[in-house]
Amino acid sequence: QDCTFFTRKEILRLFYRYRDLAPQLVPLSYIDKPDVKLPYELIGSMPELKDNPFRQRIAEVFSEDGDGNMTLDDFLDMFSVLSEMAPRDLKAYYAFKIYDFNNDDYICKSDLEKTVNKLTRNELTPEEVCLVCDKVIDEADQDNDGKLSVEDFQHMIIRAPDFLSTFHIRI
Ligand SMILES: [Ca+2]
Ligand SMILES: [Ca+2]
Repeated sequence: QDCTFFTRKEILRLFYRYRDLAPQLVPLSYIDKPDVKLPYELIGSMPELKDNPFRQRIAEVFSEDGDGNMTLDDFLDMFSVLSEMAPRDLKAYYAFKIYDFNNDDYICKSDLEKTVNKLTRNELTPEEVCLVCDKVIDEADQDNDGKLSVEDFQHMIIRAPDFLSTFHIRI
């Protein structure tokens, strides 16, 4: 688990946020390790996420089932990584996974096009998006294989920190 940045009090507060989403499903005690998952629809409608263009991807990446339905542990991990206390490298690691839409451990041009469209909230024309993506790949692709590995991505976010900007949430 990555939720080491929170105090006990903050974890408790997050637990109540989780429980408030569906009090009928979430027991007050986790001593018996209940097998509870909240559906993505509830998670994605939280004020912290509902305006985030990546909310569905974020929930998918942090959910154990990959479908965005979250256990309490998934939920705590998600808020932990998105919190302002999380180290930049950890955020970058998850940002990479979130932008890797087809989960093949590379960000290819079509992953990047989806990413840029979401980051710019569809305000660019397809030609502009294409241009931005070519430029980003051209600058970040260290080994010239036309796609971005995790290492390439680390180089990219040094030049373009905006790629991490949607991954800060105040709780
Ligand atoms: Ca990919
Ligand atoms: Ca590469």
